[in-house]
Amino acid sequence: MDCVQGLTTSNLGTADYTKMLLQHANYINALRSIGLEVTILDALLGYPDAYFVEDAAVVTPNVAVITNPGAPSRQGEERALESLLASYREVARIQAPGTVEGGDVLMVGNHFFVGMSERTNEEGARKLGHILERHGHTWEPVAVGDGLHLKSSVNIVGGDTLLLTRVYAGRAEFQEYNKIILDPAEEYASNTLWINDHLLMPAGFPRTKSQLLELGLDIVELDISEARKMDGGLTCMSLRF
Ligand code: CIR
Repeated sequence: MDCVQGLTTSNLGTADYTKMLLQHANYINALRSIGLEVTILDALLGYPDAYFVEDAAVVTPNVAVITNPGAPSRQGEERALESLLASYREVARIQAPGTVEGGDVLMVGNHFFVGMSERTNEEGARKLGHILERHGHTWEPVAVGDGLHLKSSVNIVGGDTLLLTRVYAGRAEFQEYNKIILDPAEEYASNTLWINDHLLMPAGFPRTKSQLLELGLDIVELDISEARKMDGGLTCMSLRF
């Protein structure tokens, strides 16, 4: 079972496995080219969504939280991360009936927005919140109505600037932040990754690119058409810490 057999709601057609491998390799090269050290995990047979590794753990400067993914077909992915993450951080766990997927967890400095979605339930969000508090962080829940995960619609693109869809821009939780509101035709570009003073953004979203250029960061555009077909994006395919 390979990654083109994973979960999707996108209606963008079947992902092309060969192209997916190439785009994934380009993604890793881009991370390395901006100065990151990348550890590549072994393939996880039987888990076609496992390369969306962001969902199976939440890593902060103080703790690595092993999640319990809300999608039944993804439960178990998290076990493959535990021993590796234990060599970097103290490990904590989300246990059933709580579910959390990392795509719902947005870190903004020391504060965490935890989306409650079809994948992250109230119990999971609360448990994660307690763990974050115990490790010196603050958090708040955010109801996710639109999109798969919170980070399908809201991401941090520097300092206190959020890149987000119109629906989320009106939410009280984000009132105090600078906001770049996505053109409705380009909402997929919300899943832009701010890392090492660079922005990695999906290719093909010119209006968003010109909005982001004003931040003065270097922009790297990546074609991730195949991950998009699987409801994935740039933040989903790595854990950064
Ligand atoms: C899923 O439905 O679980 C995968 N096909 C996509 C997960 C994307 N992950 C993310 O946005 N963090």
